[in-house]
Amino acid sequence: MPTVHLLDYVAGNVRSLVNAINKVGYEVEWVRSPEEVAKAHTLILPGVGHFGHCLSQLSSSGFLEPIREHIRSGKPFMGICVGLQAIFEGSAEDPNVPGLGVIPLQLRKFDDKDKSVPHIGWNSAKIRQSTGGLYGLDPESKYYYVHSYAAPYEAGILEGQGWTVATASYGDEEFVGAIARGNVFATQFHPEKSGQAGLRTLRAFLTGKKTESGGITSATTKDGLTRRIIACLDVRTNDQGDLVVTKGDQYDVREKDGVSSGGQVRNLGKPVDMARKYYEQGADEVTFLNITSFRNCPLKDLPMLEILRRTSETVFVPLTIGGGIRDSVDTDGTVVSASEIANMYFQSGADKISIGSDAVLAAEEYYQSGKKLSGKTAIEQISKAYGSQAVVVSIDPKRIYVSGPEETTHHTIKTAFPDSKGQDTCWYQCTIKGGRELRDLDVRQLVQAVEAMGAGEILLNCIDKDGSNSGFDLELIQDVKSAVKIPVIASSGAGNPSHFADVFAGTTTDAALGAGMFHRGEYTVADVKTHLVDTGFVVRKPET
Ligand code: 1PR
Repeated sequence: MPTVHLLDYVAGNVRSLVNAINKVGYEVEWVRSPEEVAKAHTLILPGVGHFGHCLSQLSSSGFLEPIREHIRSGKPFMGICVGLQAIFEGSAEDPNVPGLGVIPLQLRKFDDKDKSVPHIGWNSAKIRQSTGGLYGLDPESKYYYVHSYAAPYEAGILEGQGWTVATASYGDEEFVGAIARGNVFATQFHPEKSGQAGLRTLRAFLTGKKTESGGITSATTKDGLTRRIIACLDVRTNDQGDLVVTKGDQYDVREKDGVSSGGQVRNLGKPVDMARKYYEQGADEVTFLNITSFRNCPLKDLPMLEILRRTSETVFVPLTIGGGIRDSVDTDGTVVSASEIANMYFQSGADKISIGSDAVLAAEEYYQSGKKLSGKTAIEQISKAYGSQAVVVSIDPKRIYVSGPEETTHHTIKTAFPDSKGQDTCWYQCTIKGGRELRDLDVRQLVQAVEAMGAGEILLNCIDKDGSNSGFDLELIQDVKSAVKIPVIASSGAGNPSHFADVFAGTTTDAALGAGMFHRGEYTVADVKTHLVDTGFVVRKPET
C-alpha cells in the first residue's frame, strides 16, 4: 500500500481518519516530530479541538515552520476541519494565536441569533467556479461538518488569490467548505465521516485527481443542513454474559413475563453488525449507549472499546459513545479521570462522547456554587481538550404533573396532555443511573448549566416516551430548544416514519433519533428518509 503521513500533534480522534485512509487503499505513517515532516510526500493535518489549542500545540512542538516548508515545496498537503482553519491567518476563537498564514484572512464564529451553534450535521460543498471539478466534490452530495468557527466566503476574494473554493450555507452565512490551490487542499468538513462522498474525495486527493468531478446523486439542491437521523443502540451484557443491543420500555429492558417484567434482557442483535446495517441504510450518525456502565468501571469494559474499534472500520459517519464517562476509580484503586476515559473512547474510534449521570451531578454543583464554573467537571475538561462538539449531554427526564406552577420551584410548562386528574401543568425532572434515581433538578436547569460548561449538543431522551412508539414528546423538545443555543437531538418514542416528520415540523429540533422501531425491523432508516422527502424535508441520501 502507498503511504500517507499524518501529523500526530495532540491526542484526539484520528482513528476514523486512519480507517478511512486505509479504506481507500493507503497506509498511514505518523509524523511525531518536526524533523519527520521532511520525510512526508503527502502530509495530512487533522484538526482536533480548538483553533488556539491546535495552533499552540503545533507551535510549541516546533511544527509550524516544517509544515510551511512542506507546503512551499509543492508536495501534497491536506488540512481537515481545524486543519483547514490552521492555514488561515487567525481565528476569533483565539485572537492571540496566529495560524499558518497561508491565507491572509480571519475565521469568525457563526451567528447564533437564529440558529444552533456549533454547526453540526450534513451540508453541501459546492464549487463556486463553473469549470472543472475539485477532488471528486459533488454539489449534490452532503458532507459532515462540526464546528462553531468558519471562514466567511466573499465572492472573488479567495479566487483572486488563485484558490478554488467550495462553499456551504448555514442560515444566511456562506462559508468555506473546501479550498484548494496547487498542492494544498483543505476541507472544513470531515471526509472520513462523510460516508461514500467523503471517501471519494479522500481517494481523489490521495491519487492526485484534482479536477475529478463528483459522481452522483441525490435529488436535492437546497442549501443548509439536512434533517439528521440517528440510530441509537443501547448496549449491555445479557444474562449469558454477551454484549447485546437491547431496548427498553420506559427504560425496562427485561422481557415481560405475562404481566410482570423481570425476564431475560431483550436481545435484539449484535452491536457491530447492527451499526453497519444502519450506516448502509443511510443513518447520519450512530450512537452507542452503554446502559449499565454505572455498575462497573469502564476501564474493565474492554468489549465496548472493541465494539468501537470494529465499528469504525466500516462505518464512516460520526460515532457517539455514552455510558460511564466520569471520574472513576479502577478496580486496582487507580484514579482515572473522565478525560482519560473519554480519550480511550476517542482513540478507539468515537467522534463524540455522551455524558449522562455525571452531567446532572455537575449541574447541581454549578447551581450550589452560585453558577461558578469550576473548570474541573468532565464536560469542561473534555470540551477544552477536544472541542465542545465532541461533548454530548444525554438527559433522561421524567414528566411530573403538578396542580399549577406555584406547586413547584421548577420550570413548568402547560401541556396539551393532562394527567388522569386533569392536571395540565408539568415539569421535567432529571434522573441519573438510567432513570433509577430522581434528582431535584429540572431539565431547563440542566441544559443551561451544561451549555455554560461547554457541552456541544443535547441528546434529549424522555423516560415516559421511551419504547412507547407513540411519537416524540414535542412539548419537552421545544421547551429545551427554546432554552439553549446548542443543537438538540430529539429522542424517545419514535414508532414510525411519520413521527420523524412530526418532530421536524412541530419543533425546531436539530436531529431525531430512533431505536426500537429500527431494531425490531419494523422500519429502516431509509424508510424514514423516504417519508421525510415525501413530506418536503431535505435529507442526505446515502451514496454507493
Ligand atoms: O449515566 O453517563 O453512565 O450514561 C448512561 C447512558 O445510558 C445514558 O445516556 C442513558 O440515557 C442511557 N441509559 C441508561 N439506562 C437506560 C435504559 O434504557 N435502561 N438508555 C438507558 C437510554 C434511551 C434512548 C433510547 C431512546 C429511543 N435509552 O437512547 O434509545 O429512548 O428509544 P425508542 O426510539 O425505541 O423509543 P451515564
